[in-house]
Amino acid sequence: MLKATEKIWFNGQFVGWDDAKIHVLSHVVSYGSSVFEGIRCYETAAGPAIFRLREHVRRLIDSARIYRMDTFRYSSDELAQAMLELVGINQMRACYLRPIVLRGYGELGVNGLRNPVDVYIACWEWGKYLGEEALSEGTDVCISSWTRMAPNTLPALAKAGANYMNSQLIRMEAAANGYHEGIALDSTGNISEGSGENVFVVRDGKIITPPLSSSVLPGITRDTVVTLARDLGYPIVESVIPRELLYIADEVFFTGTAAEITPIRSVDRIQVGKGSRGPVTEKLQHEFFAIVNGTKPDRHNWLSPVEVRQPVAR
Ligand code: PPE
Repeated sequence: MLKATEKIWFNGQFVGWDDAKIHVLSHVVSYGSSVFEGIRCYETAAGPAIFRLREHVRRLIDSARIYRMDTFRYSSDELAQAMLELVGINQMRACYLRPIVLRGYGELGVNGLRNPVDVYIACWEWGKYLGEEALSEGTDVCISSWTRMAPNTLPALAKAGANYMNSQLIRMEAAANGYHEGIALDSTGNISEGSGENVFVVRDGKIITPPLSSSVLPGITRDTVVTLARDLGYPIVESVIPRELLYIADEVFFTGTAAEITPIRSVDRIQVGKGSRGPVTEKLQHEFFAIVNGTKPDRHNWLSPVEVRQPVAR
Protein backbone atom coordinates (compact mmCIF):
# COMPACT_ATOMS: atom_id res chain seq x y z
CA MET A 1 0.00 0.00 0.00
CA LEU A 2 1.04 3.56 -0.70
CA LYS A 3 1.92 5.47 2.43
CA ALA A 4 0.07 8.78 2.23
CA THR A 5 1.92 12.06 2.59
CA GLU A 6 0.20 15.24 3.61
CA LYS A 7 -0.12 17.16 0.37
CA ILE A 8 -0.43 16.72 -3.38
CA TRP A 9 0.14 19.64 -5.75
CA PHE A 10 -2.86 20.15 -8.06
CA ASN A 11 -2.98 22.94 -10.67
CA GLY A 12 -0.91 25.33 -8.61
CA GLN A 13 -2.33 24.56 -5.15
CA PHE A 14 -1.37 22.15 -2.41
CA VAL A 15 -4.38 19.98 -1.59
CA GLY A 16 -4.79 17.19 0.96
CA TRP A 17 -3.68 13.70 -0.15
CA ASP A 18 -7.28 12.41 -0.03
CA ASP A 19 -8.62 15.37 -1.98
CA ALA A 20 -6.56 14.75 -5.14
CA LYS A 21 -9.45 12.98 -6.89
CA ILE A 22 -10.70 12.82 -10.46
CA HIS A 23 -14.16 12.14 -11.89
CA VAL A 24 -14.66 8.67 -13.39
CA LEU A 25 -15.69 10.28 -16.69
CA SER A 26 -12.47 12.26 -16.96
CA HIS A 27 -11.05 11.81 -20.46
CA VAL A 28 -7.98 10.00 -19.14
CA VAL A 29 -9.99 7.15 -17.64
CA SER A 30 -11.55 5.98 -20.91
CA TYR A 31 -8.77 6.94 -23.31
CA GLY A 32 -5.51 6.77 -21.35
CA SER A 33 -4.66 10.41 -22.05
CA SER A 34 -1.95 11.03 -19.48
CA VAL A 35 1.78 11.67 -19.46
CA PHE A 36 3.86 11.45 -16.33
CA GLU A 37 7.29 11.30 -14.73
CA GLY A 38 9.02 9.29 -12.06
CA ILE A 39 11.69 11.19 -10.15
CA ARG A 40 13.77 10.30 -7.12
CA CYS A 41 14.72 12.56 -4.29
CA TYR A 42 17.74 11.28 -2.37
CA GLU A 43 18.84 11.94 1.17
CA THR A 44 22.29 13.50 1.31
CA ALA A 45 24.30 14.79 4.26
CA ALA A 46 23.30 18.30 3.17
CA GLY A 47 19.58 17.39 3.14
CA PRO A 48 17.23 15.95 0.52
CA ALA A 49 18.01 16.63 -3.14
CA ILE A 50 16.01 15.85 -6.27
CA PHE A 51 17.98 14.01 -8.93
CA ARG A 52 18.04 15.51 -12.44
CA LEU A 53 14.94 17.59 -11.84
CA ARG A 54 15.41 19.82 -14.92
CA GLU A 55 15.71 16.83 -17.24
CA HIS A 56 12.59 15.19 -15.83
CA VAL A 57 10.57 18.40 -16.15
CA ARG A 58 11.79 18.77 -19.71
CA ARG A 59 10.73 15.23 -20.59
CA LEU A 60 7.32 15.79 -18.98
CA ILE A 61 6.79 18.86 -21.15
CA ASP A 62 8.11 16.99 -24.21
CA SER A 63 5.65 14.16 -23.55
CA ALA A 64 2.79 16.65 -23.18
CA ARG A 65 3.78 18.38 -26.41
CA ILE A 66 3.84 15.11 -28.39
CA TYR A 67 0.22 14.54 -27.33
CA ARG A 68 -0.81 18.21 -27.85
CA MET A 69 -1.32 18.47 -24.10
CA ASP A 70 1.18 21.26 -23.34
CA THR A 71 -1.62 23.78 -22.91
CA PHE A 72 -1.26 24.13 -19.12
CA ARG A 73 -0.07 27.43 -17.68
CA TYR A 74 2.95 26.26 -15.72
CA SER A 75 6.49 26.91 -16.89
CA SER A 76 9.37 24.44 -16.38
CA ASP A 77 10.65 26.59 -13.54
CA GLU A 78 7.26 26.64 -11.84
CA LEU A 79 6.90 22.87 -12.10
CA ALA A 80 10.43 22.33 -10.77
CA GLN A 81 9.75 24.75 -7.92
CA ALA A 82 6.46 22.99 -7.11
CA MET A 83 8.30 19.67 -6.77
CA LEU A 84 10.96 21.11 -4.48
CA GLU A 85 8.25 22.71 -2.33
CA LEU A 86 6.15 19.54 -2.25
CA VAL A 87 9.02 17.48 -0.85
CA GLY A 88 9.67 20.20 1.73
CA ILE A 89 6.02 20.58 2.75
CA ASN A 90 5.60 16.82 3.11
CA GLN A 91 8.83 16.75 5.10
CA MET A 92 10.18 13.89 3.08
CA ARG A 93 13.82 12.93 2.88
CA ALA A 94 14.30 10.20 0.30
CA CYS A 95 11.16 9.85 -1.81
CA TYR A 96 9.76 9.30 -5.27
CA LEU A 97 7.88 12.05 -7.12
CA ARG A 98 5.13 11.40 -9.64
CA PRO A 99 4.01 14.41 -11.70
CA ILE A 100 1.02 13.55 -13.91
CA VAL A 101 -0.49 15.61 -16.72
CA LEU A 102 -3.91 14.37 -17.81
CA ARG A 103 -6.95 15.30 -19.82
CA GLY A 104 -9.64 15.89 -17.27
CA TYR A 105 -13.39 16.18 -16.98
CA GLY A 106 -15.44 17.92 -19.66
CA GLU A 107 -16.56 16.25 -22.86
CA LEU A 108 -16.40 12.59 -23.66
CA GLY A 109 -15.15 11.35 -27.02
CA VAL A 110 -11.74 10.44 -28.42
CA ASN A 111 -10.74 13.99 -29.34
CA GLY A 112 -9.97 15.45 -25.95
CA LEU A 113 -8.63 18.78 -27.17
CA ARG A 114 -11.45 20.68 -25.45
CA ASN A 115 -11.02 18.92 -22.10
CA PRO A 116 -8.99 20.66 -19.42
CA VAL A 117 -5.37 19.57 -19.01
CA ASP A 118 -4.79 19.04 -15.29
CA VAL A 119 -1.44 18.77 -13.58
CA TYR A 120 -0.86 16.81 -10.38
CA ILE A 121 2.35 16.13 -8.47
CA ALA A 122 2.53 13.60 -5.65
CA CYS A 123 5.39 12.15 -3.69
CA TRP A 124 5.77 9.21 -1.37
CA GLU A 125 8.37 6.82 -0.05
CA TRP A 126 9.31 4.14 -2.55
CA GLY A 127 11.97 1.55 -1.82
CA LYS A 128 14.01 -0.56 -4.18
CA TYR A 129 12.12 -1.43 -7.37
CA LEU A 130 13.31 -4.97 -7.96
CA GLY A 131 14.21 -5.57 -4.32
CA GLU A 132 17.29 -4.63 -2.27
CA GLU A 133 18.90 -7.98 -3.09
CA ALA A 134 18.62 -7.45 -6.84
CA LEU A 135 20.96 -4.44 -6.62
CA SER A 136 23.82 -6.63 -5.38
CA GLU A 137 22.87 -10.14 -6.54
CA GLY A 138 21.21 -9.40 -9.86
CA THR A 139 17.79 -10.26 -11.18
CA ASP A 140 16.37 -13.03 -13.41
CA VAL A 141 14.58 -11.87 -16.52
CA CYS A 142 13.00 -13.27 -19.66
CA ILE A 143 12.48 -11.98 -23.17
CA SER A 144 8.80 -11.15 -23.39
CA SER A 145 6.46 -12.64 -25.94
CA TRP A 146 5.06 -9.10 -26.15
CA THR A 147 6.74 -6.58 -28.44
CA ARG A 148 7.30 -2.95 -27.45
CA MET A 149 5.20 -0.41 -29.37
CA ALA A 150 6.08 -0.16 -33.08
CA PRO A 151 7.41 3.31 -33.98
CA ASN A 152 4.29 4.59 -35.71
CA THR A 153 1.85 3.30 -33.10
CA LEU A 154 2.50 4.84 -29.69
CA PRO A 155 5.49 7.20 -29.57
CA ALA A 156 8.18 5.82 -27.27
CA LEU A 157 9.77 9.22 -26.58
CA ALA A 158 6.64 10.21 -24.67
CA LYS A 159 6.30 8.81 -21.18
CA ALA A 160 2.58 8.25 -21.57
CA GLY A 161 0.31 6.28 -19.27
CA ALA A 162 -0.96 4.35 -22.28
CA ASN A 163 2.51 2.88 -22.95
CA TYR A 164 2.24 1.17 -19.61
CA MET A 165 -0.58 -1.08 -20.78
CA ASN A 166 2.12 -2.71 -22.91
CA SER A 167 4.49 -2.62 -19.92
CA GLN A 168 1.86 -4.35 -17.79
CA LEU A 169 1.54 -7.20 -20.27
CA ILE A 170 5.32 -7.64 -20.18
CA ARG A 171 5.57 -7.48 -16.41
CA MET A 172 2.58 -9.72 -15.66
CA GLU A 173 3.71 -12.39 -18.13
CA ALA A 174 7.21 -12.34 -16.63
CA ALA A 175 5.79 -12.77 -13.13
CA ALA A 176 3.45 -15.56 -14.25
CA ASN A 177 6.45 -17.43 -15.62
CA GLY A 178 8.56 -16.95 -12.49
CA TYR A 179 10.81 -14.10 -13.61
CA HIS A 180 11.34 -10.74 -11.91
CA GLU A 181 11.00 -8.74 -15.07
CA GLY A 182 10.67 -9.01 -18.84
CA ILE A 183 12.62 -7.38 -21.64
CA ALA A 184 10.66 -6.64 -24.80
CA LEU A 185 11.96 -6.78 -28.34
CA ASP A 186 11.11 -3.96 -30.73
CA SER A 187 9.01 -4.47 -33.86
CA THR A 188 12.14 -5.53 -35.82
CA GLY A 189 12.96 -8.25 -33.28
CA ASN A 190 15.87 -6.49 -31.60
CA ILE A 191 16.22 -5.61 -27.91
CA SER A 192 14.10 -2.66 -26.83
CA GLU A 193 13.68 -2.23 -23.06
CA GLY A 194 12.23 -3.66 -19.87
CA SER A 195 8.68 -2.89 -18.75
CA GLY A 196 10.07 0.02 -16.73
CA GLU A 197 13.81 0.11 -17.41
CA ASN A 198 16.39 0.68 -20.14
CA VAL A 199 18.84 -2.14 -20.90
CA PHE A 200 22.64 -2.11 -21.16
CA VAL A 201 25.01 -4.88 -22.30
CA VAL A 202 28.74 -5.19 -21.55
CA ARG A 203 30.96 -7.35 -23.73
CA ASP A 204 34.76 -7.23 -23.96
CA GLY A 205 34.85 -4.06 -21.88
CA LYS A 206 32.54 -2.19 -24.24
CA ILE A 207 29.12 -0.96 -23.10
CA ILE A 208 26.17 -0.99 -25.50
CA THR A 209 22.58 0.26 -25.20
CA PRO A 210 19.82 0.31 -27.84
CA PRO A 211 19.28 3.58 -29.76
CA LEU A 212 16.07 5.62 -29.49
CA SER A 213 14.94 4.04 -32.77
CA SER A 214 14.52 0.72 -30.89
CA SER A 215 11.32 2.08 -29.24
CA VAL A 216 12.95 2.94 -25.92
CA LEU A 217 12.11 5.68 -23.46
CA PRO A 218 14.95 8.26 -23.48
CA GLY A 219 15.81 7.32 -19.93
CA ILE A 220 17.38 9.89 -17.68
CA THR A 221 19.23 7.16 -15.80
CA ARG A 222 20.30 5.86 -19.22
CA ASP A 223 21.81 9.26 -19.94
CA THR A 224 23.36 9.32 -16.46
CA VAL A 225 25.03 5.95 -17.04
CA VAL A 226 26.30 6.99 -20.48
CA THR A 227 27.84 10.09 -18.89
CA LEU A 228 29.37 8.18 -15.96
CA ALA A 229 30.73 5.46 -18.26
CA ARG A 230 32.48 8.13 -20.33
CA ASP A 231 33.84 9.74 -17.14
CA LEU A 232 35.22 6.35 -16.08
CA GLY A 233 36.80 5.78 -19.49
CA TYR A 234 34.60 2.93 -20.74
CA PRO A 235 33.84 2.84 -24.46
CA ILE A 236 30.07 3.19 -24.77
CA VAL A 237 27.91 3.12 -27.90
CA GLU A 238 24.26 3.09 -28.89
CA SER A 239 23.68 0.16 -31.18
CA VAL A 240 20.91 -2.18 -32.26
CA ILE A 241 21.19 -5.24 -30.00
CA PRO A 242 20.14 -8.68 -31.22
CA ARG A 243 18.42 -10.82 -28.58
CA GLU A 244 21.16 -13.42 -28.46
CA LEU A 245 23.82 -10.85 -27.54
CA LEU A 246 22.24 -10.90 -24.08
CA TYR A 247 22.96 -14.63 -23.79
CA ILE A 248 26.65 -14.21 -24.58
CA ALA A 249 27.23 -10.89 -22.81
CA ASP A 250 29.71 -10.51 -19.96
CA GLU A 251 27.22 -8.32 -18.10
CA VAL A 252 23.68 -7.04 -18.61
CA PHE A 253 21.98 -4.44 -16.44
CA PHE A 254 18.85 -2.32 -16.17
CA THR A 255 18.70 1.42 -15.56
CA GLY A 256 15.74 3.50 -14.42
CA THR A 257 14.71 5.99 -11.79
CA ALA A 258 12.97 3.28 -9.80
CA ALA A 259 15.38 0.44 -10.72
CA GLU A 260 18.50 2.69 -10.47
CA ILE A 261 21.25 0.38 -11.78
CA THR A 262 20.18 -3.25 -11.36
CA PRO A 263 22.36 -6.15 -12.57
CA ILE A 264 20.74 -8.95 -14.59
CA ARG A 265 22.14 -12.37 -13.77
CA SER A 266 20.13 -14.50 -16.18
CA VAL A 267 18.08 -14.07 -19.34
CA ASP A 268 15.63 -16.84 -20.29
CA ARG A 269 17.36 -18.97 -17.62
CA ILE A 270 20.68 -18.63 -19.45
CA GLN A 271 23.30 -17.36 -17.03
CA VAL A 272 24.80 -13.99 -17.91
CA GLY A 273 28.60 -13.95 -17.44
CA LYS A 274 29.41 -15.42 -14.02
CA GLY A 275 25.75 -15.25 -12.95
CA SER A 276 26.27 -12.40 -10.52
CA ARG A 277 26.88 -8.64 -10.62
CA GLY A 278 29.77 -7.90 -12.99
CA PRO A 279 32.66 -5.49 -12.35
CA VAL A 280 31.55 -2.79 -14.81
CA THR A 281 28.03 -2.76 -13.39
CA GLU A 282 29.44 -2.54 -9.88
CA LYS A 283 31.77 0.33 -10.78
CA LEU A 284 28.90 2.28 -12.36
CA GLN A 285 26.65 1.60 -9.34
CA HIS A 286 29.33 2.88 -6.95
CA GLU A 287 29.81 6.06 -8.94
CA PHE A 288 26.06 6.58 -9.28
CA PHE A 289 25.24 6.04 -5.59
CA ALA A 290 28.21 8.13 -4.45
CA ILE A 291 26.88 11.08 -6.45
CA VAL A 292 23.20 10.72 -5.54
CA ASN A 293 23.98 10.19 -1.86
CA GLY A 294 26.28 13.18 -1.89
CA THR A 295 29.43 11.34 -0.84
CA LYS A 296 31.16 12.40 -4.07
CA PRO A 297 30.97 15.92 -5.51
CA ASP A 298 27.98 16.54 -7.77
CA ARG A 299 30.27 17.35 -10.71
CA HIS A 300 27.49 17.36 -13.30
CA ASN A 301 25.15 19.51 -11.25
CA TRP A 302 22.50 16.78 -11.11
CA LEU A 303 21.11 17.45 -7.63
CA SER A 304 18.59 20.16 -6.74
CA PRO A 305 18.53 20.73 -2.97
CA VAL A 306 15.18 20.77 -1.17
CA GLU A 307 14.54 23.30 1.55
CA VAL A 308 13.34 21.30 4.55
CA ARG A 309 10.45 23.01 6.33
CA GLN A 310 9.75 23.01 10.00
CA PRO A 311 6.44 21.36 10.89
CA VAL A 312 3.64 23.91 10.93
CA ALA A 313 2.08 24.32 14.38
CA ARG A 314 -1.64 23.54 14.46
N1 PPE B 1 11.84 2.60 -19.92
C1 PPE B 1 10.61 2.54 -19.37
C2 PPE B 1 9.53 1.85 -20.10
C3 PPE B 1 10.40 3.15 -18.14
O1 PPE B 1 9.18 3.10 -17.60
C4 PPE B 1 11.46 3.77 -17.46
C5 PPE B 1 11.26 4.41 -16.13
C6 PPE B 1 12.73 3.79 -18.07
C7 PPE B 1 12.87 3.20 -19.30
C8 PPE B 1 13.90 4.48 -17.45
O2 PPE B 1 13.76 5.88 -17.50
P1 PPE B 1 14.39 6.84 -16.39
O3 PPE B 1 13.59 6.64 -15.17
O4 PPE B 1 14.24 8.20 -16.97
O5 PPE B 1 15.79 6.45 -16.23
N2 PPE B 1 10.22 3.88 -15.36
C9 PPE B 1 9.66 4.64 -14.27
C10 PPE B 1 8.35 4.08 -13.81
C11 PPE B 1 8.39 2.80 -13.07
C12 PPE B 1 7.05 2.39 -12.54
O6 PPE B 1 6.91 1.19 -12.28
O7 PPE B 1 6.15 3.21 -12.38
C13 PPE B 1 10.67 4.82 -13.16
O8 PPE B 1 11.68 4.12 -13.10
O9 PPE B 1 10.46 5.72 -12.33
